[in-house]
Amino acid sequence: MVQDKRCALITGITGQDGSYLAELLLARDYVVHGIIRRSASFNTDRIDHLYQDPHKAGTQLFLHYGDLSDANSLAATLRKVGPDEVYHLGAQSHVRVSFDLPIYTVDVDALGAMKLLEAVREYQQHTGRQVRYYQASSSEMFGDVQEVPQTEQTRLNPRSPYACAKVFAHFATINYREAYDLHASCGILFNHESERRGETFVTRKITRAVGRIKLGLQKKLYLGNLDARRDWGYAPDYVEAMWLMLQQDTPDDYVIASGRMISVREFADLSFAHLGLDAKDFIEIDPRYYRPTEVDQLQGDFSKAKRALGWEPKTTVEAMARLMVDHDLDLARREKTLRDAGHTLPAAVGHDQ
Ligand code: NAP
Ligand code: F7E
Repeated sequence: MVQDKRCALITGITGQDGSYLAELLLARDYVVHGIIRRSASFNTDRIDHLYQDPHKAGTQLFLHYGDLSDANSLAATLRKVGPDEVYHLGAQSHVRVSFDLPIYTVDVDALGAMKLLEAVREYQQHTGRQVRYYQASSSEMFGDVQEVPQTEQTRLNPRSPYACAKVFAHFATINYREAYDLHASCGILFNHESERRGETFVTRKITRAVGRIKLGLQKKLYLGNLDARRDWGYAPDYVEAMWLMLQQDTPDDYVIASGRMISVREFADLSFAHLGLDAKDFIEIDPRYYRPTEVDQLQGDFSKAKRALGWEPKTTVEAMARLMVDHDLDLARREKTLRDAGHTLPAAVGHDQ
């Protein structure tokens, strides 16, 4: 597909980051293509507001079925779309779940990345067109950290199948940059959250519970390790950094973080306090949520990104918690209205992590 506008392909467009990145690129007048998985239930909630009828002139968002386990689907989509930029965000992204599904996680997160890199290398070789590539690397790769804060040079000590798979994908991307002169950059992103965060990640699990507890829809919140400390930022700020990386003349790797670290307990305290509640009255520990090996602390040093990309975070963890709690209180209000009107709402069976 040849066109005047810049064209981007996003894997993982239906996820938290994919949806914000698609918004950012459409706002910059890109044509955006996304790979989505076939699912028996709808999985496009986060991008439904962006979707336009493809039959109408001027449409700039297109979706294609594909899967990271299916190399053919990736190569075929690349050929069809002809992107200038590829953002590889698709992954089984839940660390706890990666202990239950280690082989699947490695298949999708490690081999999936290799399949996509191969497809990009072949596409570039056959067409002579340069493609810029973004790999969603993760602070989880630092794992058992000996050095605080972590930089691009910090040694990697992964502590989960997810982190091991991300280490593979990270070094495969660097290898393709060096071996084939691919314009490939890795964003080593620390935890980033939002109103669109999956509900089994700890921040969203907390803010959803705060809204529901406030309205009497839930009594307790069961969590695992409250002492783990993370460097939490706001996802819309972080997708901006992804885009900036691909606008540079030279590809490179960057830590993207807030530079501050707080514990799960502190995040819960400030979220409950926003609605005048005391977290201690509602939280109970369930060892089910402990991980076989935990990452105790993560704190990033984003000075390279600030220097080279002019990027820095805009939203503090306190401001983000307030946004998320306000959003989730609104969701709880809607749930309560439906309940009060006699509707039975489905429980999230099997989605408890
Ligand atoms: P997310 O909300 O879990 O989204 C993951 C996306 O990947 C979804 O669109 C999902 O599709 C898709 N996907 C999963 N398996 C796939 C497969 N086999 N084939 C094709 N697509 C598949 O994750 P996120 O928070 O947006 O994170 C984006 C990326 O950044 C991920 O690679 C994650 O590992 C990485 N990362 C995240 C963070 C963070 O704190 N959020 C930090 C560092 C790195 P469905 O919607 O169909 O499930
Ligand atoms: O856990 C502790 C848990 O699942 C954070 C992914 O986006 O960021 C994310 O990975 C901490 C851990 O995120 C519960 O033990 C306590 O120490 O929200 P999380 P994560 O594992 O840090 C990285 C950077 C990624 O790359 C990943 O894709 O919170 N914790 N109690 C809990 N965690 C969960 N999920 N549920 C609990 O009940």
